[in-house]
Amino acid sequence: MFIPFKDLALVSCSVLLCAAALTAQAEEHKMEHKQMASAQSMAEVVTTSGVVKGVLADTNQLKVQHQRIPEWDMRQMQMKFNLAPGMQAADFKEGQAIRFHLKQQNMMKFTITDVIDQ
Ligand SMILES: [Cu+2]
Repeated sequence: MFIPFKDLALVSCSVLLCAAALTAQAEEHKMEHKQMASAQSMAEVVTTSGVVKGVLADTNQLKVQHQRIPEWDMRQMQMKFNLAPGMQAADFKEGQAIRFHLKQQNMMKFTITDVIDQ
């Protein structure tokens, strides 16, 4: 069988192109992950304010109506927050306005690490 050189060149050329495209895609994917990871770690702790809506002494948590948190793309809402070790839910009162640092560990685990203003 005889393959003209012209065709052979064409075949190997398209193989090369395909490999290059795949590599570029993989690089792009890696970049995306890196960006996502840094965006997440950047917004791990935010400063926000809210009003204490409930004191849960048993679990040492506070129910807080918090302001919008743009860093996490979160509208204002009422949420249950854990308190960092050394902080006591009993030290807070319903209706109290607080400004605090809030840490997000996992998707749905939020902890008040300290209160700046109360
Ligand atoms: Cu929320």
